[in-house]
Amino acid sequence: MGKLFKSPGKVAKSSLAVFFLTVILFWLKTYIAYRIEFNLGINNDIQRFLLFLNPLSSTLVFLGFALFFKGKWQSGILIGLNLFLSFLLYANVVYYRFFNDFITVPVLMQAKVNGGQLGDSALSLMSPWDIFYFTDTLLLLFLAVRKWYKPGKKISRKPALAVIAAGIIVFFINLEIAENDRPDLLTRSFDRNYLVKYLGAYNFTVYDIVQNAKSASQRALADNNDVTEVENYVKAKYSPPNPEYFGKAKGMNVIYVSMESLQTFIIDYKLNGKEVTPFLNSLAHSGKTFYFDNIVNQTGQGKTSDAEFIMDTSLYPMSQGAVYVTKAQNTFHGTPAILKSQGYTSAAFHGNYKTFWNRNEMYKTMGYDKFFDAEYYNMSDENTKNYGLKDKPFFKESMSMLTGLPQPFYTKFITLSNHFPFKMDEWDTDFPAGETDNDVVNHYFQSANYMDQALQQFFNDLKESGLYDQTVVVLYGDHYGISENHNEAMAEVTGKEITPFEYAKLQRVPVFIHVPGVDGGIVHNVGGQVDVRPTLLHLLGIDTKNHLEMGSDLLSDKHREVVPFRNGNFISPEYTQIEETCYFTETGEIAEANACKLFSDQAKKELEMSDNIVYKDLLRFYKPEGFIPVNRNDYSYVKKEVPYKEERSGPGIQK
Ligand code: GP9
Ligand code: MN
Repeated sequence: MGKLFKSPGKVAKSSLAVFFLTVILFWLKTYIAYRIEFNLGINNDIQRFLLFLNPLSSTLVFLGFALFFKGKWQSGILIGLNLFLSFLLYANVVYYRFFNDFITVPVLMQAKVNGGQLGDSALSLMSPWDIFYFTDTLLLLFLAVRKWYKPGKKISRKPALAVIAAGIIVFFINLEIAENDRPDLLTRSFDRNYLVKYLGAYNFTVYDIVQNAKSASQRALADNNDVTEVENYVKAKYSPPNPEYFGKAKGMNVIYVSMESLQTFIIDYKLNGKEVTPFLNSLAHSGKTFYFDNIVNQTGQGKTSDAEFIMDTSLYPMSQGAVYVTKAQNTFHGTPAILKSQGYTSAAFHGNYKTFWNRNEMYKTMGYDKFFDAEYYNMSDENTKNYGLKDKPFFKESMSMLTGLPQPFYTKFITLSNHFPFKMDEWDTDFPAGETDNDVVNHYFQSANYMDQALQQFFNDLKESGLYDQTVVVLYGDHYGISENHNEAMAEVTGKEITPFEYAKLQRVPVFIHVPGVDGGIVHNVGGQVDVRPTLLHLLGIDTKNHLEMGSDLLSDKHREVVPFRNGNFISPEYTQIEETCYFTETGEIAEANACKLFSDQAKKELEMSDNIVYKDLLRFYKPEGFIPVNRNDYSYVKKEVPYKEERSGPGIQK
């Protein structure tokens, strides 16, 4: 074999051959790791193909860098890069075995702490078979030592440029196919699993580094003084609690339910004479529950996670991307943390995996003691649809976890069944579908009806367990479910043409608050999701005047009714502004632009103040009276403390 390498031309060729062999081995190795180590939820052939393709671009680009060098430099750099990338892959493999998650920049920053969390089990997560992850590096080293891999002294840049260009082209093809299968993949950046599945583990790391660098620079420029302006703004518009309700729920448990994609138009709606949500309608008209029918959703691209963020902080989410994903390391004064000093335990329940929307990181920041994610539920095929567990088994299985919590507790349940595209398994519904030409809209009635039944079942179980009488229950729609792509069918459903003004009205989401022993009723005050938290805190007897939050108590006599949408539009009892047009809220007729000006400025100011808090991480400079800051390191949501190798088996894992 040695003979082949004698002439300089052959040496140059052979070094390219070794390079491509390295690329292929590294590519295949990564693919094998994807298949045996990670649980990426591959649902269709496109995803299967992308999973295979995605290591190629980064392998070509990163390893191709070595081709710019000659002689020993090239072999040294290629081996070094291969070792570095292999190590990155292996670190992710080991981390995933324990955390079911990928390594991110913040995780690396806290390596000490996370190392501590892994503790002694770190070694038990490794196996001698893991040497597999370095076999190609060893082979390369062997070839170099035996001088079978000996790059020439003269090397043209052409192959290097060609390889890197090929890598970039493959990347864009990959991205294009991925964006087709999952629109907004990069801007919404919902889940690390998704990014790895579609773009690959190495590209994910690059993406993560860029995101973190961006965030860090905004944060670095802020200081103590920035908080003063926000503080003055917030204090000047504080709405004091209504003495009739203040403290009426003091010491009670709290249950929030995020009702996936539920819009206000569906409440009391009858499809061919049949109520779609009879249970929620009965709550609305019982006189025993507050039903707020004029609350708009203020979410952005972070969808469910944005709504959660608003509910827990009374701040606005970002206009782009998700706070949960890019600002999870910031300081926030989440309700779970506020209530902790009052003796509350907190928990979140959700039938999807914990990495979705980066919840497992954000919940630490919010101070959630426990996070019951998909790992705690029976995620069998018949129990799941769309993004995860169906609502009925979700609530059923949650009951034992809920009743096991120390009281008082603050909890949230995030439902999933009523998620786009709303298609249900036949056996889960006997409710008729709508009759428009649009399947999405038609199925919405069935899945909303299913959620309504699931909620009724949950309420019955709460009553049976005895919790109902000592628990405040807050139900809220998280965001719209039916986008403007379906305006035509929605016109049929609502009997009105869906103009921009009507579409804005469709952004209303129902909010219910049931307080044991307190009479309710239908409240028409105009409000936004940011207003729910101050309403709740005042019911619990906690004055919000020291908190930097944007909402105003919906039950206060001084409730503020200029309500911004996340895109800068606003709604108020008198005027509504959509894009550049000012409307009379009551009639939808167009008003003079000037009439909206003052309110529009107010709405923009409010968003700006909230954005300052979020982007500049201002709450790290502010401590509300009596608030005990959250130490994220005190929280961890790893379900099984037993060493990984006892829990799972598979190639490379010792039994
Ligand atoms: C998934 C759930 C649904 O965990 O939050 O996501 P959405 O698309 O509504 O944000
Ligand atoms: Mn949602």
